[in-house]
Amino acid sequence: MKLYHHPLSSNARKPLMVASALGVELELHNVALEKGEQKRAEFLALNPSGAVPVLVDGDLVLPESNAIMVYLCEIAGEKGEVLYPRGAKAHAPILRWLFWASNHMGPAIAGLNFENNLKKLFGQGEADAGQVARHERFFTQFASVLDGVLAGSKYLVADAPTLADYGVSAPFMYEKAAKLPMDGYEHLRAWLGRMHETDAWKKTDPFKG
Ligand SMILES: N[C@@H](CCC(=O)N[C@@H](CS)C(=O)NCC(=O)O)C(=O)O
Repeated sequence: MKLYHHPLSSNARKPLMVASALGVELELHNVALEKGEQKRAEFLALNPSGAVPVLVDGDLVLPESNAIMVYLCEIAGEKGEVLYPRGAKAHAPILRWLFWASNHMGPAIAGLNFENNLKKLFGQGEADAGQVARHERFFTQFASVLDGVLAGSKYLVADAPTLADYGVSAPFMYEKAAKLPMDGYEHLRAWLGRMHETDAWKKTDPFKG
């Protein structure tokens, strides 16, 4: 199986962490986002949205990080069931968090990462204070949700990491660079610490020395 990715993409890191947790080998293809390769016809034929990750497994071409994570678990048999247990009642809370991350926390972190980190890297000027304040408002709203849930449990859905934890934690790889306002969220911080200790996080960390 091939995964089209970029080492600094938090969305691509989600299936990378899951493949690592499952012990599944992926053939990695780096898409040079900094050179605009994701907008070339060759790549758009795989994902018309022009974004990584994309998984190719035989005749299946699958963009979208959450769909790829679910697919990897479903073809991995028993190992996959640890991260994505069978049945509608087991899937529901995990899917809830994956959709939540994509719609709420992910965009809030992406907004702060753009303003506080990427703009400088791409020579696009200084952070816009209004945009920073707006994304910080969203971030603190959603961080409170996570902190509240994690006050009562070690992981989001079960007593060990599931796809929910991998999906929600991935964009926090930019915690420092994006200047995420993390003060006061002790349960969220402790959970992130546990995620950082997983082999899957360590083996896919592009910032490790
Ligand atoms: N909903 C998509 C989002 C993918 C996405 O936004 N990928 C970013 C990297 S994290 C990308 O490839 N951006 C390139 C661009 O927008 O030009 C997913 O979950 O896979």
